[in-house]
Amino acid sequence: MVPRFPETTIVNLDKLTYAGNLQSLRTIESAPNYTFVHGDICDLDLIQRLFAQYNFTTVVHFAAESHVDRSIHAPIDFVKSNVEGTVSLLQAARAAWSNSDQRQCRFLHVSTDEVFGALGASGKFTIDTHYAPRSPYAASKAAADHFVRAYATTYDLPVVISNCSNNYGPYQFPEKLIPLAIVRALEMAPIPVYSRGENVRDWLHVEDHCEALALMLRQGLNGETYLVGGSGECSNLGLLRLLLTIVDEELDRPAGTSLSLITFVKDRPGHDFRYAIDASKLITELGWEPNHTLAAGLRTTVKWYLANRPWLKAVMDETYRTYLQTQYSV
Ligand code: TDX
Repeated sequence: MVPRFPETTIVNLDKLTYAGNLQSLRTIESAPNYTFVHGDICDLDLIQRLFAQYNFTTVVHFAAESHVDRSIHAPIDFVKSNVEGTVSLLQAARAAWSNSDQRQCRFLHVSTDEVFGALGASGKFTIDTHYAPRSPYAASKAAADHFVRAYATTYDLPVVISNCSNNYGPYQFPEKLIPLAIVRALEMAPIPVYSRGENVRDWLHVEDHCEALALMLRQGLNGETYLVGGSGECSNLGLLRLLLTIVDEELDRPAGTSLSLITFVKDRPGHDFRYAIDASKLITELGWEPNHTLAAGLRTTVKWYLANRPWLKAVMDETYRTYLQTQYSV
């Protein structure tokens, strides 16, 4: 694969917890400007050694525990990774960049729309919306965002914050709604839908999110926050109707086969009703526009999962963990 930023050295630091999967990195692992480091963002010594070794000028902070349901069962894991891990990265960046021209550096913090809480039937989150997180996951991301802004204010750390809506696309771990539904449809197993499936999410293809982040890296203004969303608002039931119709078409199944698997289950505690993003600042100031409509993005996503059954099988039977264990003793 041709590296996207050939002039840049990219170091990918990942702890390889349950959702980490080196098989997802196959297409870039032999790129000459790419290095993988197995490690924990909470390990400040390690981060400082990496800063000393590579002289990083940019940090793109994607690392997070990100699944709301898991945060309900294990909130402390989320405080550890999302809050302590963020502060550890901030601290290392601050120390490394304090004697350099900080204007050449950038700490891009990748956050979520969930920090704003839940919307009713109308309205959108804007950059002026107050923080009102409602799940342990959202609270941990909100705390991380506050730390990033505190480092910008107190230490002049050059930061940009991105708050994005629900992502979907290839390689997504099948705990999130879209890959979970595809896997269950393939297995002809029940597809759990919380409550009546009326909750609304604003779906964005992961490549459109990455294009937005690349723009923020190159052109985003220091200290600014940009909201990213695809105007892909859909109720969960509406989304699944669209998705499962595509699954049936791609598998040459009779229409409605996969839809019949939908099973309404008990609601998620504190389930946010609706998210919607006003991305106008990103569009007008940085010229971003999403390239995937929801219908087209869902079709390419279904095709990807169908074409990558070995990847999916390794995730489902957990053999990808065995591979990690031989490589990294995780
Ligand atoms: O089995 C399910 N049944 C169901 O009805 C699952 C897993 C989800 N849902 C519902 C809950 C949500 O309303 O589908 C919707 C989407 O759920 P998730 O895929 O778990 O995403 P969500 O809770 O909306 O959070 C996501 O968007 C913001 C990501 O997980 C976060 O990491 C991101 O920050």
